[in-house]
Order: sequence, then structure tokens, then C-alpha cells
Amino acid sequence: MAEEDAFPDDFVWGASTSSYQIEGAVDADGRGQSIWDVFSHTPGRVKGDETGDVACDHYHLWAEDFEWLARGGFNAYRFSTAWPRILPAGAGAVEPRGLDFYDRLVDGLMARGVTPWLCLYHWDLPQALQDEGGWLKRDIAQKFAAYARVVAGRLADRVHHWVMFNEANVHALCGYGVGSHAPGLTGLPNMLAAIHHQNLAQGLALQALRAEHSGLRLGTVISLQPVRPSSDAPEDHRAAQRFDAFWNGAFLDPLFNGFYPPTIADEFSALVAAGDAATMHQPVDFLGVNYYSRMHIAAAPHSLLGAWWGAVPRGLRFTAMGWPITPDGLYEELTTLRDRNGNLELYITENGACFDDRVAADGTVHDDDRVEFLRTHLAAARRALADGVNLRGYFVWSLLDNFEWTEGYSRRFGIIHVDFQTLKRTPKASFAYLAEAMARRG
Ligand code: GCO
Repeated sequence: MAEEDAFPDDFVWGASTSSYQIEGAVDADGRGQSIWDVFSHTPGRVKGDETGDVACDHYHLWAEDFEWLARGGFNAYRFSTAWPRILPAGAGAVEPRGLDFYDRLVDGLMARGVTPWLCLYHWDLPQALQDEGGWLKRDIAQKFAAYARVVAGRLADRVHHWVMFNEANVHALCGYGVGSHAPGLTGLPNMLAAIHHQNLAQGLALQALRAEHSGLRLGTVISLQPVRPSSDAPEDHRAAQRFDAFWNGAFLDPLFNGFYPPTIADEFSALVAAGDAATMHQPVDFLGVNYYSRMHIAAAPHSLLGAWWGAVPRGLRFTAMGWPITPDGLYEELTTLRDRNGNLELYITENGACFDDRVAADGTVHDDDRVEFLRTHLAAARRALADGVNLRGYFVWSLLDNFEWTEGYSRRFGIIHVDFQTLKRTPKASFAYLAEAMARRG
């Protein structure tokens, strides 16, 4: 039996996307500016100075995209709501047309038998809040919880799976630490503040939704990837441990234990107030794991953390993003999480790969390298299941080729090809592969 045949009948098969990466229509229906609108329109920040102004125009083409979900046999879909569509100024007046759009998405998914998974934040902070300090200021935590209440007030009657954040770790490191993502800030103090205030905001939102609604499955999504030292050198071991503490531990420990990893806890002491531990330490019903690649970390004395990606073992293949292809790292991550969090309900909420797809003369895209990537990672997930991991689902990143942040549209992760001139969607061989794998589940 092939690996993908052996998943449980109730296994969740989904695809993930995010608002800024696919929606476009950045000025439609009262939407306010996000930090990614400002960042992408700042010359030199995004390859080719591309922006999410149009992206996949999912705002208008969502019905066609959902038809593909149905045709593929997906039973779930993770999307994110754009905070500035719903609260254009970040707080205060609600824009009903923003909520109406997500109403259309939810009803459109349910009409096609696809369960909506709603992510409240995938990096597109209202610029108006950034102007007041954004994730650097502690009061944003209350504003995030208020935003969560507004969204749940409209959609919790139909949406039962709620993700608080997508990859707060990547957002803090890239957006506030090294400046490669919006809002383009740098420095350890900025990153520490963004880490802590997202952890606080997450706790408050979980408390609010738990208190005000019943029957919801509440969780969050973190990019969780095993860290190894690039060499046996002591400085590389120290660098790997420090990077692991910031990338993985600074998000898992506050949520599941109420404290920061001991090796870095003192760096947060100026930010942590009485009661914060209890606020961050909230029960969740599931954890979403975004997995791409094992991380090989080396000492980098002049970098933000004194640690950065370094040499990788010989013989590995790479995706077009330069990420090593390490499916065994997914098995390692899942079994590590099984052992550290009481075998909590886990979902792979992102897994996929970027390759330089070629469109054949007949318009087909034979992305065999992406098929092989998905096959080997599904096999790793199946092996983890067989070893007792409480894995309940798999969401591919991504349904569509989309705006890959600072890489713009040059880096394609979709199982559906998007021609960004015509917006034509063409399912790739990987779409057919996943559809076949899911069909065999019955
Ligand atoms: C992430 C984000 C996605 C990316 C994807 C490829 O995991 O970084 O959730 O928005 O597009 O991972 O980099």
C-alpha cells in the first residue's frame, strides 16, 4: 500500500493560503492599508518591486478557486482574514463589507463541502496600528483580541476551526529583527517585543474566543522545524541551541508552559509583566505545524542572534528557494512534538515546495519535483502516524502560485499554476497527484 493510502478515513486534507498573498483588491470595499502594502510599495524591498495589489485577484475569483478545491477532493481550506479589511484603522469602526467578503468565502466553502479553517493573522497588520508602534507596543495585544472578537462575532456560527497566528516566529524575526519582511524593522529589542506581544495577543484572543463562543476548535500555527548545528564545532552547537530557542522555543514554551526557554528568558524580562505568563499559557485544541526543511545553523558572530543558516550535509537536494529537501525532518519534528506536549492534536498546516515550474506548450505543468516532494513528506507523515503521533490532517502550501513576500511572484509554491498576466489558473501534475492520493482515502 502506498504511503498516502494509509491515512485514517477522517484525516483532514486541506490547502492553505493567506490574504495578502492571493486576494489583491487592496483598495476594494473600504479596506485599509496593511504594512505589506506600504512595504511592497517601498522601492527595493520586493524583487522586481512587485506588490500584492492584484496577486491572484482571489477577492473576485474565489468561486473558481473553490471549484478547484472541490474538484481536487479537499475537505478543508485554511485562509487568513485581512485585519485591515475588517478594521481599516486597526481598531474602532468595523467595515461590514470586509466581513461580507469573508462571509462569502465561508458560505462558498461550505456549499462545496469544504470545511473553513480561519487564520486571524498572516502578517498583514493594519498600517494605522504600525504607525502607533505595531507589535512593538504592548497595547496591540488588546487590539488583536478585539479584532478576533469582531471576526468571531460574524463567523463563529459557521467557522469552527480558528487559528490565532500564522508563524509569529517568522513574522518577528523577518519583520522586526532582520528587516526582510514588513514592517522592515531591525534589531534584537524590536524582535523580542514582537515575540512577546504576539504571544500575549494570542493568549488574550484564545481567552476571548473560549469565553464568548462554544464548540470552537482553537489553535495556532507555528513554523516548527528541527535545528541541527552545521558542524561539530562548539560555537555551532551553541548557535544552533540559541536559534532553536528563538525559532521554536520562544513560541511553544509560553503557550504550553507559560515561560520562555531558560537560556533566553532573561532577554524578555524587561517586557514581561505580572500575569503575562498566565495570559500566554492557554489551552489549545490543536497545534498547526508549518514544515519545510530541517534547519542547519552555524555561528554567525555579526548576525542578530549570533546564529544563522549555515552549511548543510553533502548529498541533499534543494528547492528553488535554496531550502534542503529533508522529509525525515518532518518525522523528527512530529515525534518531538508528540513527546513534549502530551501528544496534542497536530495538523501539518503548511508543507510544500518551490520549484522553477515550466509551462509546456499545451499549457500543462509537469512539476514532478513537487510531486516527489509531496510524496516523500506524506510518507514521513504516515510514518509519524504509525509511531503514535496524534496527526489529524495535512494542508498543502499552497493552493495557488501567489505573492511569495520579498520574492514577489518569482517563486511558485502552488499546486495550481497562476499566469499573473491573465490570472488563468492551471492545475499542475501535483494537483492531480494529491487529488489521486485523497481519492484513495475514499
Ligand atoms: C510561511 C508562510 C507562507 C509562505 C510559505 C513559503 O510559512 O513563510 O506561512 O506565507 O509563503 O511558507 O515561504
